[in-house]
Amino acid sequence: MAFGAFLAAAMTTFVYFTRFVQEASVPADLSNAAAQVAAQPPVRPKADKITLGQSVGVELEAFGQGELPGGLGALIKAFTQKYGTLHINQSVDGNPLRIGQEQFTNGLGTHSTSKIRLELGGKYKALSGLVGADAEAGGTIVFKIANDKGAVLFTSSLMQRDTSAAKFEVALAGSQYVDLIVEDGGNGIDYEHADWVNLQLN
Ligand SMILES: [Ca+2]
Repeated sequence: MAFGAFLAAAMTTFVYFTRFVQEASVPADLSNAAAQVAAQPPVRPKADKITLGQSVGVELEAFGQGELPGGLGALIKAFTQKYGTLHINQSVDGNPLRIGQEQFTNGLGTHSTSKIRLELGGKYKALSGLVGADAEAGGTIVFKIANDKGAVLFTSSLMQRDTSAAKFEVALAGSQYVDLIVEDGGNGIDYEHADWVNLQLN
């Protein structure tokens, strides 16, 4: 009888442990982006830690230097990316932002695949800027912008190192948020350093 009870307790413990392992291995999504970010070490420790917008009381942290113009950093409420962490005014590796032959002083340095959410609250008319693969790495990527209704507002061509920066301007009328998305172009994410630069909300 006592052994039976022990066996039952052991089985229960095993089941809970199995569930714990299964849950721990579920890929993080946007809803627990903060936890995912906390688990990732900075790519370059010398970069400053930067606090972005707060989401349900959780502060999101990126790395880099300075601030984005127009308080745009405070609108970032969530982000995910499969390598490294988001950098402000730097590439994902902590270098100056560079697309093709051009260098940029402000923007977001990320990596495919990624999604950066800007909470807009329906207050803006348009978002413009430039996108491109950072010249510090290779890889081929596609940039997209989608709104809260799932409408895709912008899709870039397939971009790679030495592709010149591509300009975009999208209408935001009524959008509660937009997601800045980088996809891998269908051939994996290796060395896919992606920059969103000169972002401007109107
Ligand atoms: Ca790719």
